[in-house]
Amino acid sequence: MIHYDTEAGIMVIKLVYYGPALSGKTTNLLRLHDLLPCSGRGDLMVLDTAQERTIYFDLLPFFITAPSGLKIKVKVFTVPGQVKHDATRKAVLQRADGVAFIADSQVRESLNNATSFENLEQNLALVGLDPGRLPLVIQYNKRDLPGIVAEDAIRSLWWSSGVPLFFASALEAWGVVETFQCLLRTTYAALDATCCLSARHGLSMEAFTCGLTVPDASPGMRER
Ligand SMILES: Nc1nc2c(ncn2[C@@H]2O[C@H](COP(=O)(O)OP(=O)(O)O)[C@@H](O)[C@H]2O)c(=O)[nH]1
Ligand SMILES: [Mg+2]
Repeated sequence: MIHYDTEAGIMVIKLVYYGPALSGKTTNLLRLHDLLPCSGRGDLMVLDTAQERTIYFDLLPFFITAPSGLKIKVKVFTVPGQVKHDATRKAVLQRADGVAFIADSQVRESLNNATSFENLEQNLALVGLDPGRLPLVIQYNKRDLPGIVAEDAIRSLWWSSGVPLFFASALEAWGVVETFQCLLRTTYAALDATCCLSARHGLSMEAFTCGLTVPDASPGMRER
């Protein structure tokens, strides 16, 4: 659901990090902010309270310019995960172009993950987005902790959905960039089909994703 800010003459792309409370959505954004090239990066807005819980959303904006001159502003949002903040979640999800679902890998969080994913599907439908068509990636975060669900079990849980799956530790800063790059690629593909980013604006998928991310050179990074 791409939209143009006609006054400023820019295309605005909205990406949303969704998931249960405390799964690591804000930490993903903090890491991304550290890793993105400074040139196109806006200021990170994190509105967490002392309990580290997002009340409204966090926002990480950044900018790129296509060879055609088209300016693109990408806004990455998080949602508050707690059940009581459903109205806010719905508002943040409006007109999303892509979603990263951040699950908590701990066994004891399995039900919360499932409930939050159902909530995502319901809210997508309520804001008029088709869960089957919206660019979506899933990240199982907190892989550094004990008591986590095995990778194989997670893979078989999601296998039939065909949704790209990533394992990460946002705390240790690995898996974060891979998740984000995949979200950018799938979002680019969907937008290219409707807005001709490549044909009309000369913006390739590589230029789009590479312009926005730097290689994850953190020491703890692993190939997945
Ligand atoms: N061990 C571990 N803790 C994490 C990880 N990611 C986030 N956390 C912690 O989990 C808590 C909630 O993280 P936060 O990003 O605020 O979650 P949000 O509610 O989804 O935004 C914080 O104490 C984080 O430091 C991770 O990969 N591993
Ligand atoms: Mg948060």
